[in-house]
This record gives sequence, structure tokens and C-alpha cells, in this order.
Amino acid sequence: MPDQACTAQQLLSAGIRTTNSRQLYPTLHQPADAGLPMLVIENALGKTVVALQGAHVMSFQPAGQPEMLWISPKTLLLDGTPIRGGIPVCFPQFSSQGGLPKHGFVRCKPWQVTAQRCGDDYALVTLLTEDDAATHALWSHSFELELTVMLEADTLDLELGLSNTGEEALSFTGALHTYLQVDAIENVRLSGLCGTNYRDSANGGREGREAAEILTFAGETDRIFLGASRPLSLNDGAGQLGIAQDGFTDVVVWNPWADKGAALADLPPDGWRRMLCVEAAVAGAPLTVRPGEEWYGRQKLMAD
Ligand code: TA6
Repeated sequence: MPDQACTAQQLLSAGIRTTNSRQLYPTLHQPADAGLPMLVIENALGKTVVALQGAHVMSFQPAGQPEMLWISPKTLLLDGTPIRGGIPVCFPQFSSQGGLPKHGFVRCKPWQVTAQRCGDDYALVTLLTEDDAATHALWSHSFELELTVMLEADTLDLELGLSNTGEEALSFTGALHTYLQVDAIENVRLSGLCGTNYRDSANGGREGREAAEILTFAGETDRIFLGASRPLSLNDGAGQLGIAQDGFTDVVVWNPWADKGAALADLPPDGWRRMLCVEAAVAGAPLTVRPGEEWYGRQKLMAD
């Protein structure tokens, strides 16, 4: 079927619907919480869920396979509060690399749905956020930021698009801060980063070059792999996931491990054992987008 906007009937058969987080995640609310609006794509290809707050992908479950993303059972789905897990969109600042709120401000902002499309072998939704009075109070630039979430057979394809709609050049860092669900972190093997230079955020920003053919995990890990562009493969003993990216300059790999994990109020005591963040990022150095120009970054998760 050619690429096209869906009619209401086609949306229904493509399994695209809106709901409230209270229906999907009843345990992640206090009794008085109103819940957050969520978009669900659920059809023969599998399932993905996207919160309108932050265009935050909550779930990716290919047909016949387990859930690929990890959501903390202690996160609260509350207006204006970052969600722990899934795929936070971090923009226009990665982590604490500047004076903005950590990981920028779009992860707590409401986004609007601008497109819903489907074909025989895909279904997608596009969400948009842009500058407003609240963002101008923090950051002077005018921008449009779009995330397209496309479900295909065994694959989730995320494309982040930035337009500079202002009169001045803007510089940004950011990430798709993907929390992958793993069986047990001690059994995880991640390949594709050998020979890549990194900055070790868990070690005062010390620089090094990755010598291991396969990364394994035995303690806190928080590394920015600079200029990493090869596809990655993650194996946790229970399954395998391919991870590819484009446009993003770096890969960030993060697990807080037990001590730092215990300091995070929205992580359960053993939460750190069940997750690994493999992030498509612009974190080594900011990128600049001139007035009227655009930038695109993509991360693809491919289940075997
Ligand atoms: O991407 C890694 C990182 O910057 C870590 O240093 C860690 O702080 C993590 O993100 C989570 O950040 P958050 O603000 O969501 O707790």
C-alpha cells in the first residue's frame, strides 16, 4: 500500500488508538492522578505505546516476542514528571552538559500528534513539539521537534527531526535515551563499540578507547562513545537485539548499578539489574543548525 494518511477505518484496522495511562499502567499512579494520554499501535506487527508527554515511547513488543523496553515499576505517570524507562527524548541538552534542566525540557512537555499513517507492513505516528513562552524562558531559540515512531515487522524505527524556525543558529545536544529490558545485566553482552573512543562520565570524564570486542557489565557504566556509527548487537542470554543509528554522532551506554541505582527514588532496589540504556546521542559536542535548516537523527531497534 502506498504511503498515505489513514482514514478512521484504516487507523482502526492498523490498530492505532488513543487511551489513558491509567488503563495501560494502573499500578503507576497515585489514586488522585489523572493519568497521561497515550497512543497505542497494536496489530499483527506487534505493539508500541507512546505517551504524548515527551513523545515518550513506553513499549515495543514485536509480535510473538517479549517486551524490549524497560519501564521502572516505581515510575509515576504524572503531568510534568520525567518517566523512568522507555525512551525519553532528551533535547536541547544532554544530561547536565549546560544550564538547562537535566536532559533538556522536551521530555516533560506535552507533544501533539501530527500524523498517523499505515501500510501493509508498517504503522507510524508522528508527534511534534515547538518553542513557546515556557521554553523561551529557558532557551531563546525557535524550533520544531518531531518524533516519528514507526512499527514494522520485528523493528521499531524512531526518527527525530529538528527544524530551526528562528533567525539565529541554534546548537544542541540530546539523545533518544533508550532503556532496554534485559534478563540480568551480568549476562549482557554488547558488541559493536570496539575501537571507539569514549568519555567515561562515571570516572570524571576520563577518555579512553574501547578495547573489548564485547562489552560486559560488572559495575556502574556511563560512557559516551564518540563518533560511534556501527550497528550494535545486544545479547542478554535470553534474546538478541540489533541497534542501529544515523544522524546521532555518539552512543551512550548507561547502567547505574546498585549504589547509584539505590539513590534514584523511582528505581526499585533491583531495577538496575533489569535494564541497560543504549542511547543514540549527540553528547560529545553540540551540533549547530542554521536558521531554516533541519537535522535528523534515527535509532532503530531490530529484534531477531
Ligand atoms: O545518559 C546517561 C545519564 O546522563 C546518566 O548520567 C544518568 O544520570 C542518566 O542519564 C539518567 O538521567 P535522569 O535525569 O533521567 O535520572
